[in-house]
Amino acid sequence: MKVSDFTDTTVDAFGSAKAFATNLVQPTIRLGVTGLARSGKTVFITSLIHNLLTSGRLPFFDAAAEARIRRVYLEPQPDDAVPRFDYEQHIADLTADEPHWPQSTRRLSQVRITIDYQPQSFWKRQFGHDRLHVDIVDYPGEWLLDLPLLEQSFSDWSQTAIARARAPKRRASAKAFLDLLNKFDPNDPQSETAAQELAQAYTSYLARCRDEGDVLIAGPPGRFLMPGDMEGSPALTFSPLNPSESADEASLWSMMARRYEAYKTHVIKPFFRDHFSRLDRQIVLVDALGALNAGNEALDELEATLAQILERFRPGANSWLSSVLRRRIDRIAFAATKADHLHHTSHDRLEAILSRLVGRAISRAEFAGADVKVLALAAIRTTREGEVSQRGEKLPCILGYPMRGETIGGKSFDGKEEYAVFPGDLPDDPEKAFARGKGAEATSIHFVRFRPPRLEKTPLGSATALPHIRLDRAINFLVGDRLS
Ligand SMILES: Nc1nc2c(ncn2[C@@H]2O[C@H](COP(=O)(O)OP(=O)(O)OP(=O)(O)O)[C@@H](O)[C@H]2O)c(=O)[nH]1
Ligand SMILES: [Mg+2]
Repeated sequence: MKVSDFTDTTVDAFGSAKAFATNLVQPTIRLGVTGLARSGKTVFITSLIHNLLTSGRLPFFDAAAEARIRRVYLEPQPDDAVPRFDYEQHIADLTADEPHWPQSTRRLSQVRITIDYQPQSFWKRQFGHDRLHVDIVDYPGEWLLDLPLLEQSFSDWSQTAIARARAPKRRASAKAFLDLLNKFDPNDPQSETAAQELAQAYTSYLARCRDEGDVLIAGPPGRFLMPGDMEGSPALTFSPLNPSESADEASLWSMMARRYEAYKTHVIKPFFRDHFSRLDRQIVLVDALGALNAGNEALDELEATLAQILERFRPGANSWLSSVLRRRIDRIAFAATKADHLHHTSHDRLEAILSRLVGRAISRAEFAGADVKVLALAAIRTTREGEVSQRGEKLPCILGYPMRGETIGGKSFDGKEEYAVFPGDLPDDPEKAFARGKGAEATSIHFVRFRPPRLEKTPLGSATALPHIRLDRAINFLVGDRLS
C-alpha cells in the first residue's frame, strides 16, 4: 500500500464518521447536478430553487402536493472553500424586465437550501426530524471524463490525444496545434515558453472543437477549458508530445510529463476525493435534442460519453476511485433538458430516446442498490402550445419568442415577436433515431433558441414561479423520499 492510499483512506474514514454523525442530527442530501457544457445545469438549479422558494406549481412533488412543506429557504453553504452557486444573479437575469439566460459557468459551485416539512413518519415526529438540508453541487460533466487519465502514462496519453486530434472530424480544428507540435523535438531542453505555446495551441484546439466543430466533447483534460483559479499554473500548462524514446530529465518531454502528473495530483484527484465522493444523489442533464439535431454521429458520441459518466457512479472494485468513494450514490436521474422545444406529444418519445441512449450502459454497469430514473424535462418552459391550420388541416405547434439573431427559413428575429414553430416529430420507435443506412429515418427537428418567459409579478413585486415541464418529478425522485 502506498502512503497516498493510506492517507486517502484514513481521511475518508474520519470524514465518513463525522458526516454520519452530523447527518443524524441534521439530515443532509448532497445532490450533484452535472452534464456537458450548455446542457442546462445552471438553469435547472436556479429554477428548482426558485420553484421551491416561491411554492411553484409542483403537483408531482409529493411533499408539496400534500401541503407538508412548511418553509424553504437558502442557508449559507457549509463548505468554506467552495464557491457559492450565484443563485441571486442567475434569478435576477431570468426574471428581469427583459429576461435573459444566465451566463455560462465554468467551475464547480455549491448552494444549500433547507426544507422545513411536516413528517409523515411517527418516529421522525417523535424525534423532531422535520428539516432537510439539500446541498446542490453544480459541476461540469467534462471533469468526470478525466478519470481514465489516472491510469494513463504521459506517453500513452500523448499517443491517444494526438491520434484523436488527427481524426478526420477534428483535423481542421487541430491543424494549428499539430503544425506547432511538429516544430518541437521532445528531446529539446525544457522551456517555459515552449510549454506555454504548446499548451495554448492545445487549449485553442479543444475550444474550437467545443464551439465550432461537429464533435460533442472536446476531450480531456477537462480543466483546460475551465481553468478557474488554476489558470496559468504549471499543472495546466502542458500538451501531448510526439513520442520520445530517450528523453533526459531536463528535456521538454520530462517537463511536460511532470506537469501531466501534477494535473492528476492537483486537479483530478482532489475533485473526485473532495467533491464527487461526497455526493448522495445525482442528476445528469443531457441535451439530447441538440445531439439529435446534430445527427447520428453526435448521438453515438453522446451514448459513449454517457456510458463513461455512468461508470463513475459504479466504478469497478479495484479502481482508485472506489477507494476514495465515501458513500454510494443511491439515486441517479438522467434528464433530457429543454423539452419545451417539443410539443407535449413528443415528450414521452424524448424520454424513450434518452432511455435508449443510457440503457445499454445501465444494464452493463452494476447498479444493484441504486435507483435510476430517465425523464424529459424543461427547467424553464419558454413556449406554449397551439394549433395552426394549414390547407384545412390542424397542426400542433409551439409558440415562443425566438431570441434576437435567431432565424427560421430566412426570417430573422428581434426577440420581441411571438412565433409559431413546428419543431418536427421525434420517431415513435427510439431505435429509428439510431438507425443507419437503409431503413434509417432522418430525425428532422429544427430548433431556435427562445428567450425566457416574462413572468407575472406578485403584489409585493417579486416574480411568480418559473414555469417548467416535469421539474417536479425530478425533485420528487431526487429528494422526495427523504421528506416522508
Ligand atoms: N428553452 C429552454 N432552454 C434552456 C433550458 N435550460 C437551458 N436552456 C438553454 O440552454 C442554455 C444553457 O443553459 P445553462 O443552464 O447555462 O447550461 P449549463 O449546463 O449551466 O452550461 P455551462 O455553464 O456553459 O456548462 C441556456 O442559455 C438556454 O439557452 C430550458 O429549460 N428551456
Ligand atoms: Mg452553468
